[in-house]
Amino acid sequence: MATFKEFRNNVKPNWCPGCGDFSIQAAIQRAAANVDLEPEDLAVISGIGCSGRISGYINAYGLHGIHGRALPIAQGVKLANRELTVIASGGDGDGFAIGMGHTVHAIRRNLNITYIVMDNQIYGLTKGQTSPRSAEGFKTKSTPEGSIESTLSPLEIAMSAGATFVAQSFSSDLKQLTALIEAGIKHEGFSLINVFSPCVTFNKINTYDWFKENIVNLEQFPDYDPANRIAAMNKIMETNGMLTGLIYQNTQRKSYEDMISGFGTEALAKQDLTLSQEHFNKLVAEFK
Ligand SMILES: Cc1ncc(C[n+]2csc(CCOP(=O)(O)OP(=O)(O)O)c2C)c(N)n1
Ligand code: SF4
Repeated sequence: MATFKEFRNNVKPNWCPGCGDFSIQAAIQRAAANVDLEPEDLAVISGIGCSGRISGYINAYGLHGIHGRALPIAQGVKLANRELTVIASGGDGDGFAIGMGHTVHAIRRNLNITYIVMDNQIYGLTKGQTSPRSAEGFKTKSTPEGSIESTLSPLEIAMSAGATFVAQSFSSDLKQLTALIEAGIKHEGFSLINVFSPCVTFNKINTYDWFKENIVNLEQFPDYDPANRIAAMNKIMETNGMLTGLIYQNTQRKSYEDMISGFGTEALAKQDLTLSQEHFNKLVAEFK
């Protein structure tokens, strides 16, 4: 059985010291070991951004894709090999700006993928422009008078897109984050885990202290039922999207793969995909 150390490789992350992304990397490695994966059972597919580097820092299959396209690649990987556990990851710019079209449709499609968004509420790699997650009035070099766009709520969007698993966490809360990633991996469908991950270099507003002051942990509500969709939506709105924990889970809906008729459970490479002459003749007959 692999330990979290076996999910480490010898590549030294070049994130800035103190970047929240370090803990997300550690949480993925711990969660993978805790659910008894071996490195060859896991694929980590990432987009572009500081956060996108994560696929290179985990000892598993990995692909550092293109900006906003982690999810199309991850879905392709999952369809080609259902035996792999697939984690997609990237920044809030990657998933909620350029990649938002893919995010919404991946959510409603519900393939069995865990999507971890490293949400620092800014574009880090390109040196600090506003992202859709930046607060109104947020000042950057490209918005010197403050952002005049409203802030996007990924949790509300995910809920309205028919998500079957919605969670949020904070990179400083390694215990909660690891448990949520484990739950996301075990969930038979698409899991969105949005993780507050401070950018210590360019975001001087949404700092570790700011998150600690503003986060509302769902543990405070012992009667909260994550199976209740309306309660989940209400709680997201009541807390202005700042709550952490497992917000919503629907275990009734089948994954996309499970709904494709005749789709085998093994990797496509292991399946016999030969078209029999009889089947071929039947197909041709349909066009006559
Ligand atoms: C098609 C395309 N457009 C724009 C860029 C430039 N670009 C690279 S990363 C990035 C945004 C990074 O922000 P985010 O996704 O939030 O990740 P972070 O760096 O904050 O982790 C942008 C706009 C690009 N690489 N490709
Ligand atoms: S610029 Fe920000 S997001 Fe990028 S590595 Fe540095 S602290 Fe992390």
